[in-house]
Amino acid sequence: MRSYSYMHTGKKIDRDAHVICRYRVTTDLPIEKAAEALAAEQSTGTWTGISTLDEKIFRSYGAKVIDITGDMVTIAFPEEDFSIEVGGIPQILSVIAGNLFGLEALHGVRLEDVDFPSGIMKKYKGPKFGADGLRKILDRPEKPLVGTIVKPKIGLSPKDTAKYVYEAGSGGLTNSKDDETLVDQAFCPIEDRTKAVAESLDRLEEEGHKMIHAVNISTNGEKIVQLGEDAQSWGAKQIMVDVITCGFAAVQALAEDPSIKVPIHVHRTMHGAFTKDPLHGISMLPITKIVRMCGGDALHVGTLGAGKMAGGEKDDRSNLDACLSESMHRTVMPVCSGGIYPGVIGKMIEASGFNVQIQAGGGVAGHPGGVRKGAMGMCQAVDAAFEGINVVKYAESHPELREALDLWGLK
Ligand code: CAP
Ligand code: MG
Repeated sequence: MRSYSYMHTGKKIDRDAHVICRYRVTTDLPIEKAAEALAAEQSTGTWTGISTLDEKIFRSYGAKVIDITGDMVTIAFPEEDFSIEVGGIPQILSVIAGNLFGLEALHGVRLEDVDFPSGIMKKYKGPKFGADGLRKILDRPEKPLVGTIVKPKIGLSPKDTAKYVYEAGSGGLTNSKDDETLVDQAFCPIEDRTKAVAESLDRLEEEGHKMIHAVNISTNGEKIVQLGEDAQSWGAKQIMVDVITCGFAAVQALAEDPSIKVPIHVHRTMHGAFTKDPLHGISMLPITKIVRMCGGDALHVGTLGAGKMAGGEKDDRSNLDACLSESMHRTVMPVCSGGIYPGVIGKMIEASGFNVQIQAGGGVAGHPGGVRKGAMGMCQAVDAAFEGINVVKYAESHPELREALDLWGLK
């Protein structure tokens, strides 16, 4: 029976010929044993030595443990282990984020980060628009984009959705979007909604304001590209995909389809199931890197500790950096959303910088003066931060912001 050590033998690894993954491992085993088990399970080994494995196979395709620091294990997977043309992201994930999570011997494993070699990166086209493309469409070169999520999440008719969007745009917002649970329910059919919202956006443009709205086209794999094309033909200026529920392949199919000519907003609903536990699951960082490869133009990255969702400044900052870092692919617009309101914007921008899309649902629709004033309050808070003016001072001459601060306070 053959078994080989998955620990690195000391030979230098060519990092650009491997997919390099960092895992946080919690185990009662000696960490080296746990790391070996992980590398074996995900490449050429299994729980026992096997007669069919020889040294050549192991040397060519076996994953190697290249570093162990504390509970952090770094594993290098040879590029040849991946089947990019046919297997794509689903196959990559089966290798780097597959069976290992279920190994009984490990109490917890968390995929913290991944780096792909240029040979794999080149096979992906990345965003068609990205952060710069969105800014160009909106004619907004420097200031943060400011958006809303139409609230309530579900229940409004197409007409009321369009009215919400018009009011939000009149208040100065650059972006709006459907919520992740709305697609084509009977109370708000996607065709009627998209057409009605397009009319609002056209009206805003005639009045001199540019705004886009992301229509949620999340659906079954065999339908999604067609639905994207349909949404476009009904007047959608942006489409939205729930990437965890639809799959990365859905984003890639849309981004690479030549007939899809609008940017893709990527929502990450359900990510908390595997990102929230600090000792088990997958951190958002690999998700961000993969969405960028697949061609998402804007992606939720968290609120850097400012909002209602778990995440925190450090982790969200690395997601944001992964959207904007130097790469062979265009940058992705980082979307900061979830429990945002005017009083947190200054603090959030301090951590995020200006190259972000800030979004608020409750923080717009919950304003006592209604959606338009809610939008104004958000824009004023962003303007104050952008101009470096104290927000309380700014609110003295901006009553919509004043009202928002009075209601929700200042962080
Ligand atoms: C925000 C939101 C988003 C969250 C998701 C919501 O609304 O529309 O889905 O931002 O967060 O429904 O909660 P509010 P994340 O502004 O009303 O909170 O990207 O962190 O998963
Ligand atoms: Mg939502």
